[in-house]
Amino acid sequence: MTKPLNIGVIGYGFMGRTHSNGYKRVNDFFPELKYRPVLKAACARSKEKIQEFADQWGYESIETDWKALIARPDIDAVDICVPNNLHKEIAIAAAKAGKMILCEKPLAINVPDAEEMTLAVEKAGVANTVWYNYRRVPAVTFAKQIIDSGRLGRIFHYRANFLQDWTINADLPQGGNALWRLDAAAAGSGVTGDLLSHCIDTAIWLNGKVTDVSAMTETFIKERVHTETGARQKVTIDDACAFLCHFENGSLGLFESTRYARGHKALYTLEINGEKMSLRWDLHDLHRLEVFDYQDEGPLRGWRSVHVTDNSGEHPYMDKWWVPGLQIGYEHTFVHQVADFLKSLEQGTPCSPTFRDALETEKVCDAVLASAKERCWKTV
Ligand code: SOE
Repeated sequence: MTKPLNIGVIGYGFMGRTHSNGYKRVNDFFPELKYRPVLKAACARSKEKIQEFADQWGYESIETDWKALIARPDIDAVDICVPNNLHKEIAIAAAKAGKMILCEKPLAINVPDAEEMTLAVEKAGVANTVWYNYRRVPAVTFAKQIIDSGRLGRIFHYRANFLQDWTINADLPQGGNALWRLDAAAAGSGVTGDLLSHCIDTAIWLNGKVTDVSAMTETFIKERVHTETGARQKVTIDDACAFLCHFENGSLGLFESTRYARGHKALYTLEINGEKMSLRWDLHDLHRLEVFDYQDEGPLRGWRSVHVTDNSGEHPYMDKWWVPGLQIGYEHTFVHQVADFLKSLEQGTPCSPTFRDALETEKVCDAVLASAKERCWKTV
């Protein structure tokens, strides 16, 4: 017996599209799932734009006020795809209305807001998840399985980068629809909340809690024209951020993110070094997990490049797609997250990362920003 799950999405940007694609594709590739997402309503302030989005993706109706969307009895789950500063009010109202919530990352613009949101969903007892999608790249999920099996032995190091170059142009304005990520009022922070939050989420998932951090940030372009006011305004986001940290398991962490690494568009890389084994992953070659196993026979020891496309059930998610050797991509991580969310509803279990998991990432982000500001180590 199947059950419809009526989705109301708020926002129609890049993330509105990735999530909508996830809802549309999931039951084709995960036919065993009981829940069937229905694209019930799409919501944004501009009637024209949201109607265009709804027509393109097949949403049944539109709303121009998120409060009206949340009040609708025919909406089961609210998907929040709006700028970060708007997450809190919508999430708390949706939780009070008893709606399930799927919230875009980062959960909030700071820890107090993230805490309030977490308490709200927990008090309401509604299903919740945050779209840290890179956990669901099959090679990254596979890394998690290897690490959890204990094969790496004691962990010494964890390092991650997320490098981009799209804000180098000093004439780029800040604020408005496409460029709210450059406006601290809307985004909360720059690369720390937008990019490092991904690295931190994956790191906590793979390697456990971060205990303390020492960070530096830089804002290379000090002033930009604001799209909405037309005035030249101070830029208060971090354009680049690097930090050192300790993990609870005793290992050391090293993280770097920037939007000023000319030539890099979305280079998310991670590496973990254990006593017996190291693993390395790179978003630009997302199907490969590089593995060095010290237990290999001496003369043959070396880095292996495992193409994570086996469909016998040994490589996560890949039995759902094509035949071994054939790849999937970025958009599939969102399909996987929807599938896991629906499975968790069926089983009555949480779907990680939950708001509480994402709150942990928020705590690291806030400690990183405070450390950079005060030029000292900060406890998370
Ligand atoms: C920023 O350019 C961005 O789109 C992030 O907001 C996403 O979370 C990241 O996955 C790709 O880069």
